[in-house]
Amino acid sequence: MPHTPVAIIGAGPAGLVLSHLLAQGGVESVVLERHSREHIEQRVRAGLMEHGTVALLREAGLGERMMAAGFPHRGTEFRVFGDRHRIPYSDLYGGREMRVYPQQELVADLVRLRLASGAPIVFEAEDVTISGADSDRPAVCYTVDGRSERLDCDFVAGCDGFHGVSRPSIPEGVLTTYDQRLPFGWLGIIAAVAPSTEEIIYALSERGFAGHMIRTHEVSRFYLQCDPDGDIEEWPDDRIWAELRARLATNDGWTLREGPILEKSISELRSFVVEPMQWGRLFLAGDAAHIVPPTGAKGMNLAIADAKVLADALVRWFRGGDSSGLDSYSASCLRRVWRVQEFSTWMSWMLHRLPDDTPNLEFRRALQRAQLDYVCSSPVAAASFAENYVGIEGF
Ligand code: FAS
Repeated sequence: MPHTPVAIIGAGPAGLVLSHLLAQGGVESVVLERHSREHIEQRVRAGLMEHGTVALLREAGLGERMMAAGFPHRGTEFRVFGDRHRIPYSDLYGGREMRVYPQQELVADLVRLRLASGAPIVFEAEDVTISGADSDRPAVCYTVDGRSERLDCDFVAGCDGFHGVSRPSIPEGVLTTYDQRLPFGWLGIIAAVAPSTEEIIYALSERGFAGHMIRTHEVSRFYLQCDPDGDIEEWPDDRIWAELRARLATNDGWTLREGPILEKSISELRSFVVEPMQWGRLFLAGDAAHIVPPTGAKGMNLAIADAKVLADALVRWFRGGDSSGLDSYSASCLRRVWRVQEFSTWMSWMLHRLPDDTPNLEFRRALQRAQLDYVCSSPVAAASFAENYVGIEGF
């Protein structure tokens, strides 16, 4: 039976960064991915990297294309019922920049580098199952090209996202689950049009939230607050542009560029965490263990941060049997996860139109306006926003 020190399930940011960092520490791994290489390299998701993520990837030798093709991001704009407020978060947090670089480009970089190093990535691996995670000889079984395979290993890393098999393979009663669905969803839009802004815009209007994100100089990503259970058929392109124009409108005549819509989908805004993030020799990283509302642009950054903690802990174990990093893995990650949950949830409630059935609606709306007024007018409040948005060091 083939054996590998670490079997990694999932070739997203968590799994691929983990595989790369383990290799740098002299630990081999095998990555099992259920989709094709082409599929995962075209899957549009996140696009904003925290300062710490950029530094981590550059230190790991993964930054060449990111630094060449991505671009720095130093501030964000809050549009509050048409009034514009720029939060210069880099100036407010020691000059730390963020970087705009599409997640799928990072995944493509990682796949190319892993394969070039000879690392095995098994694409289109199906029917993945985990056995013996509570023993010191776990194994992962899967089928590929119609063949059944078994991979014996020392550890399993569940990097297979929210809908993967790793978390459900942990027996009932082991995990504590925290799950909060916000009462609004996002209509995510990808349009083939140059951004109408240099920096991300978060807008709250009487009609609801709108976000103008940036992916490349040619492609824009937008979000519109919508019914989380809504039907995408209710959102023809002309309605989308009309809503974006209305919700992003300013009192100084700013205009929105429009273009062909390439993709549109509705997703819910959800906070989800499991504790602990491990069971026996199975360790969960990234979306397999937690989901954050995308408002704060944190999901991918959290996944990469988990991968770094897990890689350091595993390398330490393989080098000298020191299990301290593995024993404290969950606690190390969860402190950061909950900090990000709190920030992303706070941002989401502050920037979305509260549903009409919200208890004490007018009072809650007045609180919301007071929060926005404070962040937009107090340097101290803006600095707190800045360190959370850029990524607090030491968490
Ligand atoms: P991923 O989900 O990226 O990767 C998991 C991998 O495991 C996938 O390739 C999957 O195919 C594979 N897999 C699943 N089940 C498997 C199985 N049984 N066997 C083998 N492989 C399996 N975050 C932000 O920060 N900003 C954003 O703007 C943003 N936008 C998003 C938009 C959408 C539509 C979605 C869904 C997410 C968005 N996110 C955003 C969050 C997202 O980027 C995640 O946080 C990030 O992909 C997490 O990385 P991973 O944990 O590696 O999980």
